[in-house]
Amino acid sequence: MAIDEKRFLADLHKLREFGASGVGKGVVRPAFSDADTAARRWLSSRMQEAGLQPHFDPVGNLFGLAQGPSLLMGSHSDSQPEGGWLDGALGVIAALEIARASDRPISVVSFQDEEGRFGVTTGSAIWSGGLKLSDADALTDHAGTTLAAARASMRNLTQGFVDPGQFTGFIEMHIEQGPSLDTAGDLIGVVTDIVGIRDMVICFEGQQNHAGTTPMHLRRDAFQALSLFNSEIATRFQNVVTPQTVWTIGHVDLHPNASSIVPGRARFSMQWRDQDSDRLMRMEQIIRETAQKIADRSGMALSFGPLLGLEPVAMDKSLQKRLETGAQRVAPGKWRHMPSGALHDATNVARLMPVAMLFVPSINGISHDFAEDTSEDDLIAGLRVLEIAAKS
Ligand code: HGY
Ligand code: MN
Ligand code: MN
Ligand code: MN
Repeated sequence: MAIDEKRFLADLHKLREFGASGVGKGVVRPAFSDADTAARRWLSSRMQEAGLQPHFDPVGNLFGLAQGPSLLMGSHSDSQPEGGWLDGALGVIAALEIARASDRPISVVSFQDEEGRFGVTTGSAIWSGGLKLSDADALTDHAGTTLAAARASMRNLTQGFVDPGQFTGFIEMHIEQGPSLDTAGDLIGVVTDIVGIRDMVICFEGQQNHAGTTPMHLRRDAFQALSLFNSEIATRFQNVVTPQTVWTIGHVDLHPNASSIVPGRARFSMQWRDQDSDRLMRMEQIIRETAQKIADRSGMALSFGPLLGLEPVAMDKSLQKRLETGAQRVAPGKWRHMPSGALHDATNVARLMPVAMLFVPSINGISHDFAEDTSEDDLIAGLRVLEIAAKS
């Protein structure tokens, strides 16, 4: 049976309606939100209609299981707090379309909490044995909700963990989420490897006080400690990092976050990524030393949350070959090998089986933003490559 491009695009747009942000094609569909659970219920019915056996595991990972040994395809359907309509969703819907059209058994998966509301690619990390469920249950989101509490909201849907032994490998189709393909006018990226990541929460505790009566030299201002930390690590990283290394302070909670109060507490996320594990380690050392030095110098308390992370991983060469065959046929001269600066569930699944990934372009390289988009022609080209890879 041939793939049905119209049905593929219709399903993509249908999935976008769950948690539609009302701004562009953006979505707000965080893991375990009502919109996320409604989307998973809909996906489960689409899997059933495609002749697959829907199965929710204890973390809310949703599998559509084919009979017997099968190639697994998919991605995630949860989104960032301000997410794009294709991040993750594309891989799940493309997998569903291939499963319908393929004459070979293809299973489909939508992993839970890839976007890390509770950690780093939580759902696939737990399924693949990278994170113990009992440890993960204690992880909290920025509002202090635990994974255990969030999981309880899906209890009536979930069953046991799926045995990975039934899968012969995993292929994930994803948007690039960066500018390389779009700028070069290429249509397909065959991923060679995925960067490693470290992520932790750091907290400076100084002295909350009146913003008018507290002289500058007597302040223990937690925001000043954070801003000093940010500039000092940038300087100290210079002899460690490469142009591909990235680091981000993306979430900051100042307490009590009021214009006339010297902030007593600055609690913030510190995330860094690189293709080299040693470099990630060296950066961690710099981060811990610099924070400690600033805390000591300004008489502040300092605390570190749990360090979460994943090592860099290389894609499987033979699965990659199948994607290359497809790319060569669908986009001759307009495809490339490339690393992934974004993290993906494939990193965790690589613990269990051979994995490979393919990218389609992101317009202007935008992602993790409501404006994220890819042209329909490019989406279809990616689907065609996936179809050839599934058959070869
Ligand atoms: O952050 C990432 O790389 C992924 O999109 N969660
Ligand atoms: Mn993603
Ligand atoms: Mn993402
Ligand atoms: Mn916050």
